[in-house]
Amino acid sequence: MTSVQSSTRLPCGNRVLDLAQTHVMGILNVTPDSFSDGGRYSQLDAALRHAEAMMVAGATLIDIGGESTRPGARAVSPLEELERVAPIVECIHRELDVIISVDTSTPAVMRETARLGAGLINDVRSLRRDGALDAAAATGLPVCLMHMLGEPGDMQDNPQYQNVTKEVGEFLAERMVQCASVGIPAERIILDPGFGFAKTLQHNLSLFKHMEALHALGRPLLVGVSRKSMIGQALNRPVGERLHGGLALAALASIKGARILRVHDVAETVDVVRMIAAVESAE
Ligand code: 8Y4
Repeated sequence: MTSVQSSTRLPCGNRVLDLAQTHVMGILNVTPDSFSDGGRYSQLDAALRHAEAMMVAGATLIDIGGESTRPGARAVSPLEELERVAPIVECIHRELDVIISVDTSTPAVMRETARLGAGLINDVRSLRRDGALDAAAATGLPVCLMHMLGEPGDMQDNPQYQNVTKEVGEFLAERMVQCASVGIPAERIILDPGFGFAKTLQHNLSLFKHMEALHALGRPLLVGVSRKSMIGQALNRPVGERLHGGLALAALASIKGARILRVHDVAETVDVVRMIAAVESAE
């Protein structure tokens, strides 16, 4: 049995992620305006304190992004994105024992943050930007490939699928082939269904229900549903009242075999994951 199982140890830069367990990835707030209130130092300090609190609460990964994926968000130049993200990556790498995930689609940001200590590339565009496949390959880091159709700005205009889970699986399989073509082996890939990206509520619910089908691709799954509108729509809750719905989805995702949960509410989600592990490890 163990002879046919792929390795559960995923090297992430100078750290290793043990994929036999479910991990919690904390989402770091990155304030967009460098000159708001206290200036650069206080922003860096706030980011470090937030990352540290999430690590103490049990996050093994911290996801750092400098470009908003919200529809209508202003485009950010590669230099601007790098100036937001690089100091935070450098500071967290120096100060904390945690794996840094960089939420980016930008080749230069992949290359530079890998040099500064990032351990994982989290690209919602699945390395489809010009130069992204080569940049990610050059870093040697693992990559999270996420399903999305179109761009964040237009992805919610009338998304259509015959069979959403099947089409998400086909998309991810195709991106794995593209990765292989530049020398990123399957062993370095994490897959993500992309909840909330180019999907209606019914698409999101069906994809969640049938998520296990994606295990056929042979790679660990990352799930990001924290505070998303699929919870808001299913429960009729504003963004500040989506914690309990999110924890229900975290528990379900963990039971369905997801290995990384990307969340805002780390302490609460870690309790969910630990409680499930306690039951599953009983006689
Ligand atoms: C409140 C706050 C409600 C933020 C929704 C949101 C994913 C991701 C995002 C995901 C991976 C988000 C960067 C959207 N979602 N990366 N990134 N998977 N791998 N919206 O699902 O959190 S941003």
